[in-house]
Amino acid sequence: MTDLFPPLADPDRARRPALSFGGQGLTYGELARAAARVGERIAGDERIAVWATPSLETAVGVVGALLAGVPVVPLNPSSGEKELAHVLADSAPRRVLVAPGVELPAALRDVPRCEVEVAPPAAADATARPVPADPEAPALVIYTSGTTGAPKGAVLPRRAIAATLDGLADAWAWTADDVLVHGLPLFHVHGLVLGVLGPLRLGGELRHLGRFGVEGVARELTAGGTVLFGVPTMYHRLAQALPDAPELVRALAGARLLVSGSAALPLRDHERIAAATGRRVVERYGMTETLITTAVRADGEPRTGTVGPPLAGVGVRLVDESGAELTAHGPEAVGEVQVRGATLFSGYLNRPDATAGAFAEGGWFRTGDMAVLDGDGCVRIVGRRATDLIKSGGYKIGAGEIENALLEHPGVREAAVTGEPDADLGERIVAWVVAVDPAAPPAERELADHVSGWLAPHKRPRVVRYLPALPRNDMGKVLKRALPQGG
Ligand code: MCA
Ligand code: AMP
Repeated sequence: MTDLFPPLADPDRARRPALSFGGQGLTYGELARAAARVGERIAGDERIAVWATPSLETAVGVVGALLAGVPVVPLNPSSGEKELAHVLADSAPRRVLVAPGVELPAALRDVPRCEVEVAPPAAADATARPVPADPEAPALVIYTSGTTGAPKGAVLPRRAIAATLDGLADAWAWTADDVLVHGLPLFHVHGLVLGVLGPLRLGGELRHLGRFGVEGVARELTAGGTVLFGVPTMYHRLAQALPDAPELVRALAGARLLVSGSAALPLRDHERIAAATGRRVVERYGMTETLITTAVRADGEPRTGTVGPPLAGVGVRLVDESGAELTAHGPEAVGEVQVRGATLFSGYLNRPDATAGAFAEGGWFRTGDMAVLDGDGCVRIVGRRATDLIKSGGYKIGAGEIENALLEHPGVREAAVTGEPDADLGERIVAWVVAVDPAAPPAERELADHVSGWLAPHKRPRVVRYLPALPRNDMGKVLKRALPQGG
């Protein structure tokens, strides 16, 4: 049995703060009671969805379901129609957990709604006693984009969550004394698994900003926060603000640990933060399917430019084009990262074909990330195998799903999507469009709104470039590398 949150049953911790969102908080005792109440109401469900707004209700709903052994599908509350319909059809949740009074879109009309009470009535004096659950039992189903087709649901078993969080606790000396600060969304691994379940497994505290902002980070780190999590776009915005914000400089300088992940943090932002605050941001590397694979250790030398060594018990190897493991390492020996161990997912929901294709012989998961290994075993990510995967703001977005959405617009005849370097987002989504009527093409804003409404706002093109035709090879395949650079 995997007990994911031992501190919830610890009477000595009951009065200590567990979570807060934008100032509204719960102690461990209050969280245990509210989560137990959720568990009582959904016990026996095969799977439930959570309308994952950045709120106490989301955290209570997820913890309640995990204590009751019910797998959770977090839904992005900004999901567009098409994406939401796909996730619901694929995951078939028994009901949806939601904050009281929140209006849900039409796609959820037929899914019974269960409102999460963060302060249930006194009569409901249940205590958080977890239902015994097999370590291999699914805990979360998190939807993640591939190069083509609709997102796939990665099934994360309880043991993968426990192994990742215990590995990170070791790497970062992360304990019950830490107060974590972040403003990450709660429908991905970074914000939910690391950012909410992490502190709760350790007995520490989370102060979620509700929404990421420079002022919120400065305020919470000054008021006792010890660890900050963020994607590179957030650290870029902090780096930009530092010259004019002495309180932010003091806040970052006083933190125990600043952690960046989900995409590469550019050296320039590393250096600007280090120069202004004297603190080095540490990076960790992972993926929805593998959870966290490597992390720069808190007790080691600063390792700027690397994502650190593998977590305890996680196997990492680099392989060449033929799938053979690289034996010599060094700056020239670039190979694909493959991962093995207890942190891995158990497969894609309803997609045995995709699951089989994701693994090499011997149970090694193919990440598609290209890396080199430093002499001391630290991994340095140098690129990605698929050009059709875009990382924007730390979100992974498949070019294919945006192309399909654009083609649904009546004014679009052909579409190709690429990623272009962007100082703030890492990469920005560029749509190359051949209009049905080249004399009156759909406006950039209209196409952005169309993709936002269909998929999700973070998947919208930031730039649209119009062409008379897309460059294609003899087979008719679009030659993305032949698209004119910079418009
Ligand atoms: C703008 N908006 C629109 C439109 N234009 N809405 C609809 N239609 C439009 N045409 C709205 C957006 O919805 C949003 O509203 C607001 O305008 C601003 O959006 P945007 O410019 O897109 O982004 P931002 O607010 O500047 O966000 C930057 C961000 C965000 C905060 C860095 O990208 C972010 O939270 N990234 C985190 C990604 C992440 O957690 N990835 C983890 C996955 P509103 O504010 O109301 O929404 S990777 C992972 O899990 C692995 C394991 C790992 O390694 O971590
Ligand atoms: P996702 O599939 O959304 O979980 O995103 C996982 C991908 O994010 C990985 O395959 C990497 O390409 C990228 N990633 C995560 N952390 C880092 C990091 N610290 N440096 C570079 N890339 C990263």
